[in-house]
Amino acid sequence: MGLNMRESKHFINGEYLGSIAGNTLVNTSPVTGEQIGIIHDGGEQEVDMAVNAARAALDNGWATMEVNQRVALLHRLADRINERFDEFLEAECADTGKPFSLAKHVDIPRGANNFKVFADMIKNVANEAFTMPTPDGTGAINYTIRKPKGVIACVIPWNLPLLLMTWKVAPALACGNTVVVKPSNETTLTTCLLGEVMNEVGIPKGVFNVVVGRGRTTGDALVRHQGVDAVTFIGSTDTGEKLMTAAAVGVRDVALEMGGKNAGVVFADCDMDKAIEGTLRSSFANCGQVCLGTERVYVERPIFDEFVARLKEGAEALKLGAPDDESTTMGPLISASHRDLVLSYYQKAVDEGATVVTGGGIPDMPEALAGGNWIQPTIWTGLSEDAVVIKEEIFGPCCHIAPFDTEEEAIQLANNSPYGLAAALWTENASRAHRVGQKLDAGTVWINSWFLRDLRVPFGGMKRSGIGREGGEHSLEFYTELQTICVKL
Ligand code: 6OD
Repeated sequence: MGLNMRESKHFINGEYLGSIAGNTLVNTSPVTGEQIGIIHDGGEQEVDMAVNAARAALDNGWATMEVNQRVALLHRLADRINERFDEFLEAECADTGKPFSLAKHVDIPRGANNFKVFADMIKNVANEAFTMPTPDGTGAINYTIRKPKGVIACVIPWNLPLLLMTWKVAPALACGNTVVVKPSNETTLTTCLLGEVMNEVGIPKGVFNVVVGRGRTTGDALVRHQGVDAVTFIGSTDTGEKLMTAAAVGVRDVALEMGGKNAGVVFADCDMDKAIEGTLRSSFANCGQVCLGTERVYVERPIFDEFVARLKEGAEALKLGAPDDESTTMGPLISASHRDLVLSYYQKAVDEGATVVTGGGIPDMPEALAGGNWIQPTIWTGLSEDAVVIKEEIFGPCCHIAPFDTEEEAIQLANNSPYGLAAALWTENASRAHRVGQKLDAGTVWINSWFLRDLRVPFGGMKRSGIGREGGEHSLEFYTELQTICVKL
């Protein structure tokens, strides 16, 4: 059965499959609020079929396939995504409402590139070996091999759907695992489309499976299924905690990339243009729906007023509009319910005594877009550090800016969070950059940049932001089991 771009079906053992119980969900455009498709709502039966297909594909040769053959297939897959770039782009922007200009430069290229990066990584993995003496003088050799972990459940969020799905699926497949992906029911289109591409390039049936539906039912059935050997997840900390509990039954491993309440620290010796441009991106890109985004900005007092004024100017210059309008620089939030949540934080900030520097509500939009989940980019000042909007992740286009006086104070403020995913430092003083960067409790610290990363370095969160590191060879830790072979000579 072929794929209707607006009908999201399960993809199991190389075939698209509708809901067995006949249940569907509505796919709504974040841009207009109109229905743009249906999603087949998966239950335990579809999950069981997908996990069984993944198990069979593992046993039928994917796990033991000669590595160069697997690498070649993954490269072909990346090339084919690039050949069908415009279809992925259109699907991703229809689902998320993000501007084409963003998805064109970030989501789709990274989605394809993830397969290349992890295919290249796996080619160069060495095994360790030690020789040892034995009492009889003949000696022994100990060596290790890496085996795929098995069937991996990939539970994927809606903010960067293709990018984050492939960030999990690519290393899983490169290491010889098979997968069952559960995309968010807000954003199913590119994950479902990838099934078609898997078939086109000859990835064996059952290696890549998709079940679509709601997190509380389909997702829950997937992580509880005892045929799943490990679960990799990106999403909120609350959901991650529940998922970890579910994975404990059967002692399955988890990799968790979760929330953030990331700090930006701007020193008076920064390059102001770069700090403004970088903070505008880190606070407002993707309508603030990036776990690495900056929601707390600390600015050294001598430049505080100028920074606030210039960030305000930049936020007010953002152009909200339809994804395919070339002048659009910011899309809507993903759903009406997420907008309600973000707006409740906007109200909370006011209740807590914030000065609203800009934004704080719903913008006027042209009639054709009026049903979308539009929201104003928002900047606050004046809140104390124990305010709710300073403590909790909002996941919207907003930030609070506070002044600081010393390096020590900036470090203390930045680290004053239960989360520890990322931070951004803006300074032209190289010694200070390293000194402060190393003192921040965050999995990734950017200096004079944001979101930039060589995919071979470890990525993950500290504290309540996550468990595990992925990227390059660090992904081997989660996606393979090490086995030791001891050979008596
Ligand atoms: O860049 C990545 O690989 C990554 N995992 C980003 C996560 C963003 C969360 O919203």
